[in-house]
Amino acid sequence: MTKKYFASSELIINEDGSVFHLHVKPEQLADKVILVGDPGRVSLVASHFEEKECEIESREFKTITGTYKGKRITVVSTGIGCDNIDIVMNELDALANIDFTTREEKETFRQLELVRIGTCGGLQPNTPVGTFICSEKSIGFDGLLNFYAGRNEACDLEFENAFLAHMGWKGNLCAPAPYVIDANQELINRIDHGDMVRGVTIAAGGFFGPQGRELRIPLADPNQNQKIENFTYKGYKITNFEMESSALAGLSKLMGHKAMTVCMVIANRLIKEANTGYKNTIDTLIETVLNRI
Ligand code: R1P
Ligand code: URA
Repeated sequence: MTKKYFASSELIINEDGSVFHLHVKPEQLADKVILVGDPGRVSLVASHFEEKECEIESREFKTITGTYKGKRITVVSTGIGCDNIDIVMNELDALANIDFTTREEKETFRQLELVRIGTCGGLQPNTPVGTFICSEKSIGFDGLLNFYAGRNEACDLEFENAFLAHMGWKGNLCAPAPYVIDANQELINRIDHGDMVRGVTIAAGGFFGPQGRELRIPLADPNQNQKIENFTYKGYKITNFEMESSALAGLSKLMGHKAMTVCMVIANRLIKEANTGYKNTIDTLIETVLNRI
């Protein structure tokens, strides 16, 4: 069988042999990967490492590979949004599964385990500020997965239809149609020992309007969040809003990697409370994930 070859325009490799955006070289990537949105959170994760092998910064993507209790771990920041997850996931997968010398797919597949540690907005009475929420399912408002073959087979189409019918959205509001995707259950069972809430996360295409925040300009659907909070499907309720989990779960599933998202609630939208001092408390979640990954 002829191997798949990737031209220099499709997989851009820098002169130093690193991948285009991340600036990471294949040998610098560990099998266990922690993803965070905020580049500042990378140092917080790495402050727990016994040893650091490399520290690389390029745009919003900061990467440190090191060792935690003997486990080799890479921590990467993605910045905000699913568009950045497309870049990070494709480049991480290329580092693991494409030979950078021959530009061909490697014969043996290397599976990565990826845990995103993020912040989110809680939507239910059982998700007050400080709760850790694992996204068992993500509803992607971002449309990214629609550009990849296999999107329908990977997603929960019945859930998607039930959600759209409940919202009563037509026209622009449901374009692109939200996609519903599961995280890796084995990884969730390893990270959540019953001390987290398992839920359904909406990965929104913005922080304000798409999450039902109205500042000076009105929303297209003023009842959006109320409907989202009331939605139930086969016992599932929507627990939180963040901005990356759907693309992470979707691309990982299509690529064959294991991935999940766990977020700390920093704002509860129901009771209208927020914690701006969360940077001091997210370290508990970081340590929990480092111990369990
Ligand atoms: C918005 O403030 C950002 O915070 C959340 C959202 O997903 C979005 O990226 O996650 P991070 O704290 O990981 O960035
Ligand atoms: N991140 C989000 O995307 N939304 C919130 O409300 C809080 C953090």
